[in-house]
Amino acid sequence: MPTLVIGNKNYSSWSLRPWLALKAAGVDFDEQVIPLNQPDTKEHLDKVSPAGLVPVLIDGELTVWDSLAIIEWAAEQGETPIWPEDPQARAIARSVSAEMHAGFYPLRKHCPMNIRRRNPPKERDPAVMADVARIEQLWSDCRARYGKGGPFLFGAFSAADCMYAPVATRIRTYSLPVSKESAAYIDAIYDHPDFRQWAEDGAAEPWTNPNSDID
Ligand SMILES: N[C@@H](CCC(=O)N[C@@H](CS)C(=O)NCC(=O)O)C(=O)O
Repeated sequence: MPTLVIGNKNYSSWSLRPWLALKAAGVDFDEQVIPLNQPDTKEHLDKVSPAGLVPVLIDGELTVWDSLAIIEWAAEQGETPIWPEDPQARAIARSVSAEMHAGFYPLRKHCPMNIRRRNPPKERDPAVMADVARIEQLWSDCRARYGKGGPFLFGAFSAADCMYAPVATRIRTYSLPVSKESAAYIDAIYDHPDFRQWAEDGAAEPWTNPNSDID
């Protein structure tokens, strides 16, 4: 059975993505949590991860150490497809996923994932709001073009939703203003059973991270 090594669930946004994808693809796996921002975090990370980061998937001799690479591995190993079936939709799903993987640095920096926290609205750095505007535009475009069959970006839950689930939590945690349509998409993520499980596990974790417990 493969093992997914992850950071603690309340805070590790990169870990959430492949964890959701493995579940959605129907791949059985064990999980090992390395709490982040602890005195011994680096020592534990260096033992399992060539890049010194989580998530890492370990399957026998194979180590896969990047969230999007693990999502692709899940797509190849699992019984249930996690990319849209239509080639055009699939290409767009990969584009929006890669855009998330490589971008939105101001949002990630100023609004770190902290699922169990709720902050009241406040004025945000314009670069954060520019990221949110772009995210809402691409969510709306995916929903309008491909989302007819369900509440997610491509209708059914897909790898693209795994990539954007942490963004959904940042918008909720920091009360960032979004359209009704975006709010409905965020609700759909929060209603997804696997996401709910992750959030419940994260809420029960004992560790805190002052770098992410911010307003
Ligand atoms: N590009 C990597 C990024 C992974 C990453 O930045 N992981 C963070 C946790 S969310 C980490 O391991 N940080 C090390 C630390 O906090 O000590 C991926 O997609 O997997």
